[in-house]
Amino acid sequence: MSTTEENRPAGEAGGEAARAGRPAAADPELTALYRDIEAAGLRPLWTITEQLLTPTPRPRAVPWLWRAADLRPLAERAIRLVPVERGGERRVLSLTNPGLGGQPYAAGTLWGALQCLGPRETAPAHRHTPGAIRFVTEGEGVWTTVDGDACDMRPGDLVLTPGGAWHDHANGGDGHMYWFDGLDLPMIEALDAIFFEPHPELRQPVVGEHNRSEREFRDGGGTPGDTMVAGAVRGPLDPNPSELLVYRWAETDARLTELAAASDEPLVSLEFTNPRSGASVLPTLSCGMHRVRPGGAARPVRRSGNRIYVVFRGEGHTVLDGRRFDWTAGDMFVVPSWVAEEHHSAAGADLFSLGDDPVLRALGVYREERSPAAQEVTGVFG
Ligand code: GTQ
Ligand code: FE2
Repeated sequence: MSTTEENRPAGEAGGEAARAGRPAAADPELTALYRDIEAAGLRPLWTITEQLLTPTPRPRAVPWLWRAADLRPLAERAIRLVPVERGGERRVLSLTNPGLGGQPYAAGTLWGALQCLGPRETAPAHRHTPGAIRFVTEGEGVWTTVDGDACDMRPGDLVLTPGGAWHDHANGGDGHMYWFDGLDLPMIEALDAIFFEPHPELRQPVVGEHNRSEREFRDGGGTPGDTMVAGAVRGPLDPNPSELLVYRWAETDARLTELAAASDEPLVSLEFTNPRSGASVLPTLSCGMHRVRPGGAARPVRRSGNRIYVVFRGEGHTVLDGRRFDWTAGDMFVVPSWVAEEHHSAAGADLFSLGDDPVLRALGVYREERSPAAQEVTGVFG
């Protein structure tokens, strides 16, 4: 660029350079202006507007995938070598997106991680403003206690620990247990609203029988139909989290089977809902489950907002902005805002998703765009 500028009339090159934020060499007054603007703690918008007001979202996070084949053995080694106790707190490996300059986040708005517990271990009780969800990938014997309600966890179950709720995880069995943690931590951090408090006890007291929220929901006449919608929540928004804290795999599976039987789409989706309002499970986070039919090739879609997927069953691949990401059970991958995604599976697969879309919808900035044509695959991840 500088070589062509040298060949242009001074006025024209100067104007262009000024818009690009570089004072023209020949204009000492302009040089002084930029120097004084900077010294006054100001930035001229005209030099940065194209970075700030992009035609479409330009997330710093990049599409990325973490393989179970890497995650799982590392978690197992951590169980062996790193005790969970006060000080060490939780045994969690955070999905770290290479686009985020070393921040331990899967995407700009979402924390995603693999947490694990060994036999008879407890991850100490605490509470914090960020909201969290757990999606169990493997093992049994652990319960998460949420404000006194011990919620038993089994593979495929979704457990909520809403912002502000006391929570701890206890392994009452002799096996290892693994689950996906999703939090709105980066969002709450961006809002400068992080508060954290340890509980005085390692384990908070459990009140009554396990799974109280589930029982109260049933006793109150609640049915699985109140806990999920086909597709995604579109209307209701709710500043309150769901009082139902557990969504069981058996019900999720049954609903997916029903949806798949009633449609010939390559992909059927449901979203877990707050049964009281029909909104997403937490004010900041949406959780969904997606079944790719055997031989299924979903049409491309892009959305504003970030998503993390956890492969629960099966194998297949997802094309993200033209790159193929092959996956199998236990893998986790992130789809940053406005990246086109397209799921495929030869033998069928079930994917769990975590999204920040309730926040985008509450603020009126959510968009999505579907395209009928499959993407051209120009590369393969990893
Ligand atoms: O289990 O309480 O992955 O507080 C990150 C922060 C899990 C938890 C995470 C947390 C937890
Ligand atoms: Fe926590």
